[in-house]
Amino acid sequence: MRGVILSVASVLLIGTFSAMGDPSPSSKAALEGMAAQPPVIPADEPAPGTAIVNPADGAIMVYVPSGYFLMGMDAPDATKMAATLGFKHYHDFAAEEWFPQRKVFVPGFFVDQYETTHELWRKYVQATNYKAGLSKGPPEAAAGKMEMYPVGQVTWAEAQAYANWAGKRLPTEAQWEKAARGTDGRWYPWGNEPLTEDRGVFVDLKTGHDTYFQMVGSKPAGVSPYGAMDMAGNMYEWTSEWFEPYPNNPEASRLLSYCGHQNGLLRGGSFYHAKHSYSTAKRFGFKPNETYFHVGFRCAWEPPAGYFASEEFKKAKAAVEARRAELEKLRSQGIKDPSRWTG
Ligand SMILES: [Ca+2]
Repeated sequence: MRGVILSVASVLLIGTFSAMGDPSPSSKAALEGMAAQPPVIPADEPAPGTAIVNPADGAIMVYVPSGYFLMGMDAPDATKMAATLGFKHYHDFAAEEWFPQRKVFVPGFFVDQYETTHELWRKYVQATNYKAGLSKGPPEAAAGKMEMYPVGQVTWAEAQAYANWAGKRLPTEAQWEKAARGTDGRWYPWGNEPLTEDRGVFVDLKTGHDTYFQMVGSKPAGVSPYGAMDMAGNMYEWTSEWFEPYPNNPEASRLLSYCGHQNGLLRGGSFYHAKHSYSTAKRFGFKPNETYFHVGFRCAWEPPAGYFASEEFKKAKAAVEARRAELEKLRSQGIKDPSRWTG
């Protein structure tokens, strides 16, 4: 709704100026000034994919540099994708909700390399004495053995609260999508090559049946251009936004039955959804107080001005190697198949 209101407002604004004839020199200058305002790109941005450790929760985060990227998809691409997925038409998997494709500027930010794990969630629960409303953790007997598995059953508000605690935010849709696909409009984090089991924790690609979550980062062949893992598959991930039709969607009237009902927006598909859910442009909605065991999240963080020249940045970068070693240890201690966990 917000996007729709904004577009209506800009149409009204343009209409007002046309009706008044040429804008006065001062208002014309103001309009041109608005249009010409260049995006701000810090001169000292680090290389794409530069990793840091977030000091609050210990998450490894990777850098997505400032700049434009291609967001969404258009009908010709969706038609091609439909053929690769075995559909007659893109309407059969509602790809029109990803339209139109356009260039979007995203200021540089860090994104969690992995989905939020039980290890991190436990730190949050202990630090805040949080009493979860739904079961989030593994059975007590599995403590220490599921640290690298993603946390699920998380509501939108819970994900937001975690992000606040860690000094981060849930990613916007644009942040999430850029982190997943880079700048070139690719269909999946790795490119346009079809889904294969080594590229993500997907449904069974032959039968379409659901599978089960796996440890985060188990599918390195599915890595995104900036180093983020599991952007296609494993857990569905909350973003900070409502599920609304994009402005100027040429098929907006088709979306009214399932967009715009105050649903929180999820991205990336999961082991429980469907083979058409793994496109980096795919959008999905849930009520904010609704959740499911395949719904998790990751966070984003926008560094303040001057961060890249700071001691804090140096320390956060220097901490990465030791933190990776810790995570590998937790990975090696993890049970291999949580779907068969019996205690
Ligand atoms: Ca995911």
